[in-house]
Amino acid sequence: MLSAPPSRHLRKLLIANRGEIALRIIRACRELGIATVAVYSDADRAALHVLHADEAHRLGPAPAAESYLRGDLILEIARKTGADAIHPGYGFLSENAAFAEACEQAGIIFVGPPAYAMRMLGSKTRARQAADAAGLPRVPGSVKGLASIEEAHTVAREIGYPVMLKAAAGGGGKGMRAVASDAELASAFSSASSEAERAFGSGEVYLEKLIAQPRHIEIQLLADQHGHCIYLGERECSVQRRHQKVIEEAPSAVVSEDLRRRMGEAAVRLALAAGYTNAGTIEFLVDADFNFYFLEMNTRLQVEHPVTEMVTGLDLVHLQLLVAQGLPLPITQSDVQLRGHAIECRIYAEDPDNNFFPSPGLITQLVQPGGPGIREDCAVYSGWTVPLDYDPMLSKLIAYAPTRAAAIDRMLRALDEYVIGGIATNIQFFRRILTDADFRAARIDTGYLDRLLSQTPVASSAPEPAPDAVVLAAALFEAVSGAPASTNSIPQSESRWKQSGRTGGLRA
Ligand code: MV4
Repeated sequence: MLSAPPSRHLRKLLIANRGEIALRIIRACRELGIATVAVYSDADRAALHVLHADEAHRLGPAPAAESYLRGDLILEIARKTGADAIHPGYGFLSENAAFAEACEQAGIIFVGPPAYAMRMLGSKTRARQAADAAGLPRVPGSVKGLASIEEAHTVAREIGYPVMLKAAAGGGGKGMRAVASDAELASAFSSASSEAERAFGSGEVYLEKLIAQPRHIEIQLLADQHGHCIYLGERECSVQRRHQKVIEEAPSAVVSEDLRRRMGEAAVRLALAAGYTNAGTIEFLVDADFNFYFLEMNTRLQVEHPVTEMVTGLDLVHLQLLVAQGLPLPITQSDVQLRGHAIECRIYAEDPDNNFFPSPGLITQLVQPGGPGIREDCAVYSGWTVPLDYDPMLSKLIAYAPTRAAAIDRMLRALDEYVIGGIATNIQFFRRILTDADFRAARIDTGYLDRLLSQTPVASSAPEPAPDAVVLAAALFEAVSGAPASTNSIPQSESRWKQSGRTGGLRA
């Protein structure tokens, strides 16, 4: 191990992000007595993170490339304001090794791992080599980019079909192709490679054996600069749509104490071998026989970190800021005890009845859920216009309860309280998942949500009238009959006043 740098007191932090995660970080700073600097684009002048920070500075026009991705401007603002550190949040510059390095060179703490660890883990082929060196189980296949189609054929026959072609620089399923046989390999190889070249500027692809119907389970890690690394249990993230997580939970219903310890210890081995510090996540695929395989490492604080916080009772942002200052982790592995169950729903401005089409716009009404065991990480308000320039996530709703069943019921209750008017949201879509027998029995894998969505939704036999007409007809029916109406777009469980609220908000 390298010798630890001297600890440096953090007095002022710049948050290089927006939305709920910027607010989450500002809240942690308030609790720790750290001053905050927000940055914003022209679309975010009136955003909550700007309001909550001690000071705020403009970056530029709305497009991320001209604002939240401008590392040079962000570093300049950090220097000008005397910030000691920059927290990148998730997305934007959070996994950009060049930015982390620029911070290091400017003498500003980057709240995340060192640039060299980001580089090692940022390439999937390099990360697979590191996993081998650290003795982690990984999916069989190549650990280097394929040099030719001949090599691809050789490797594929060696590991056996079906196989998966993946981009070394990839993420989000881009440059990924499942291949069933020799006959399909050549065209998949060239299309995956050119897709990767376009998306990431690198056409490097490699091969893995295809794992059928895997679960996506990830281990949360925390490492200090003194060679200590601990795991904070796992998150079950199998409920996904188009490589976007929809629901996450902690712990996973299928992970035994023994499996958790083996996955956790494997994850810690890789982090220590890579010289990793700060918060990070190791993703695994888990097959039907509960074999686990290293997939990749995310070198940032993740969207779904709150479910880990709920079941461990730890504040991950506090701990990130602590270790970023060079202080030792204040807890050891045996201090980490999991208690209860937490579920997170990602609330999006998107229309489930229209192929999840993004639906940014003016929020005309907002009634947020609360009560026992409910946490909401959110940065929208009534009167705020959700910009179309960024990811349309509105809020993360988190339910915590002693058991998984109670957490699901609590989430259903909270979703029922939640009213967002003016824009379409996926709030009611969660009811379908949370009341589904397979979800409730934890029979979930990465194909689960697509299977649920391909089933015909309940009700609806006649041809559908226009959505406005449906909502209005339902409200009228209720006003006249006093009974809840059931339509395709209004689930039966929605309360009457909420339906009229929705109707009012629909054409604001
Ligand atoms: C796989 C796989 C099956 N076998 N690799 C998709 C995104 C990328 N990060 C990894 N992915 C997968 N890799 C092998 N060898 C199935 C997936 C996969 C998936 C993984 C995690 C979460 C959701 C997913 C949805 C479809 C496919």
